[in-house]
Amino acid sequence: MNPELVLWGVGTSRTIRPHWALHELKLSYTRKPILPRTGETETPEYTALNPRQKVPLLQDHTLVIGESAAIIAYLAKTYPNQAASLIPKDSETYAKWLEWCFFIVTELDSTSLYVMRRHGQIKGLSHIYGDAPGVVAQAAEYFRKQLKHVDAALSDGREYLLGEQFTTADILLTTCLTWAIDYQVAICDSATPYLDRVLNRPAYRDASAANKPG
Ligand SMILES: N[C@@H](CCC(=O)N[C@@H](CS)C(=O)NCC(=O)O)C(=O)O
Repeated sequence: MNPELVLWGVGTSRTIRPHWALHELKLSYTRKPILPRTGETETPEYTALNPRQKVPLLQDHTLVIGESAAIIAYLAKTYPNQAASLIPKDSETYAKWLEWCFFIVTELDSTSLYVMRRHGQIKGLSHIYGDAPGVVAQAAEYFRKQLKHVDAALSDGREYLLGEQFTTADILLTTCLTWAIDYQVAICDSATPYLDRVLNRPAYRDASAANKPG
C-alpha cells in the first residue's frame, strides 16, 4: 500500500511518538499541528475523525487510528524499510517488545507521569483536574520504583531496550524519560547514556522540530 499519511497533533510527549516513528521510517506525511486543550480537538471536523477528541491521530487512506503506542506499532508493522523496521521479527523478541510497550504505556505513562500531569503544579493540569500533592508525590515514587525494571535491563550494556534493534519501545521509553526529567523526577543511572544515544538520532531531532506548534 502506498502511504497517504496525515498526522494530527503536536506539542506533547504523546504526539512526538508518531512524528518520530514516521521520521525513522522515512515516510512523508501531512502534518496537522493541532494542540490539545485549545478547542482544536473539539471542532466538528476533528470530532468526526476522532470522537475521543485526543491527539495524536493518524489517517492512512481510509484508516483512522488513535493511541500513540498503537499508531507507532501500526507504522512499524506496515511500513518497514531497509534502514529501520522498529518492530522485532522473531517471535520471542516480539513478545518481549509487546511486554515493554504495554509496561511503558501503562506503568510509566498512564499510572505515573500522566497522574502527575493531571494533578501536579509543574506544567500540570491541576487547574482542570484538581490539585493533589500527595497523589503526585506517590506517582513520582511509583515511577521511580517501576523504572528499576528499565535500569535492570539497560545495565547489561545493551544499546536499546530490546538489544541491538531500535524499536517503538525505545520511542515510548525515551518520551517517558524526557517527560520525567521535565517534571524533575530523577531517572536511573543507566538511562543517561541510553538517552544520549537515542536523543542524538537524526530522526528524533527532525521529530522534535515537527512536534513544535505552528
Ligand atoms: N493514551 C493516549 C493519550 C492521548 C491524550 O491524552 N492526549 C492528550 C494530549 S497528550 C489530549 O489530546 N488531550 C486533549 C484533551 O484532553 O482535551 C495516547 O497515548 O495517544
